[in-house]
Amino acid sequence: MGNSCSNSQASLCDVVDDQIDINRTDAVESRSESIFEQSDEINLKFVLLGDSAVGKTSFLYRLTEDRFFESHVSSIGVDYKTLHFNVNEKKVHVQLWDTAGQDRYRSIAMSYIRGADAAILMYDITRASTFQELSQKWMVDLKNINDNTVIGILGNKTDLEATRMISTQNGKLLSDQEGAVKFTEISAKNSAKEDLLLIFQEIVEFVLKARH
Ligand SMILES: Nc1nc2c(ncn2[C@@H]2O[C@H](COP(=O)(O)OP(=O)(O)OP(=O)(O)O)[C@@H](O)[C@H]2O)c(=O)[nH]1
Ligand SMILES: [Mg+2]
Repeated sequence: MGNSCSNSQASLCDVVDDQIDINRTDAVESRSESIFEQSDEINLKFVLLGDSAVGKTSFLYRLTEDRFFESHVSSIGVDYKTLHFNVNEKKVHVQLWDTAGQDRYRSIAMSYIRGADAAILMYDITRASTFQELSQKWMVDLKNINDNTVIGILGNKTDLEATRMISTQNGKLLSDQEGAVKFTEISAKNSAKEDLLLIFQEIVEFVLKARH
C-alpha cells in the first residue's frame, strides 16, 4: 500500500486515514487512534478475505485512493486503512484489513478474523476456483473461528464480462446459503469509488443494527 503501508511489509503499519463524503456519509476529521469507544464514536474492524488475485487490494485502493493498478503485487501479510462514516449522528471508524490470499499466508489471514465485526469475502467472476474456494475454504475457516461475523460477498471483475465463469445468480445463491447480509458484483477497475463506498456503508449499517 502507499505511504508507510507497502506490500513489502508483513505486519502492522500506520493507519492511513481517508476522508469520505458521500450521500448520508459526511466527511469527518482524521483522528488519532483510540481503543476507547465513546458514546458518539464507534470503532469497527472489517477483514477482506479471498483467494490470491481476486482483487482485494485493488478494492481497497479504489475505496480509499480511487486508483487502480493493472499489475498484481501479491500481498504478503496484512495491511489496513481506516474509513470514516457518519451513521445516525455517530462517527463510525472502520479499520479495513486487507489480507494475503496465497495459501502460505492463510494462517496470518485467519488470525485477523478473530474479533472482526464483518468479513468481506471476494471472488473473481472469471475464475471458478476462486468462487469454489469461497465456500469450501474461506467460509469454513471463518465460521470455525468466528460464527458471529457479519458477512458480505463481492464478485469482482465485472469489466471482464466476456470471460465470466460464475453467473450473478450463482453468486446470489451462495450468498443466501451462507447468510451474507450483502451480495453484489463490482469492478475494482471500473466501479466508481462512491458506489463502492455505498456498498461498504450498507454492510457497516448491518453491523451496527446487529449490535443492538
Ligand atoms: N480487469 C480487472 N482486473 C482487476 C480487477 N481487480 C483487480 N484486478 C487485477 O487483478 C490482479 C490482482 O489484484 P489484487 O488486488 O492484487 O489481488 P489480491 O486479491 O489483493 O491478491 P493477493 O494480495 O495475492 O491476495 C491485479 O493484476 C489487478 O490489476 C478488476 O475489477 N478488473
Ligand atoms: Mg492483495
